[in-house]
Amino acid sequence: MRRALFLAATLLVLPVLPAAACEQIPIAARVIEGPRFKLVVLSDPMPIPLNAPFAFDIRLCDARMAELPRLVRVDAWMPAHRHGMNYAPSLTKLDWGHYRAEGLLLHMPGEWEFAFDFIALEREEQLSFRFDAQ
Ligand SMILES: [Cu+2]
Repeated sequence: MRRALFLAATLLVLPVLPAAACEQIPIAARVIEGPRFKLVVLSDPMPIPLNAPFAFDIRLCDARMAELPRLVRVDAWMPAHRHGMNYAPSLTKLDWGHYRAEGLLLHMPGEWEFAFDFIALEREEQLSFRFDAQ
């Protein structure tokens, strides 16, 4: 029943959801400007913890609906040490341009790079940002 209500609510707001969500970007969000769209990433919990699992709420903003890129992978690695995380995060599509990655875990302090892989118009594209885990 709750799920049915949730679905109904989702359907009602769907036509305006992507734009509205992108107009109210939380201050704590990480915004990565890509060439054709921007990525808004919010960690849960905030800030990104060390040695504890966290999730990312990910939104694609300013993309034209017809060519909305598809997020296919979220990953993190430590460029200085040339290793990644010990577990692969899961990725769920919540809505058009809205994803949730779960099971991320930074097991070492230092600089990490988060990478977001997209496919748009059959082309692969990657956006990333760096984070100093303490
Ligand atoms: Cu390391």
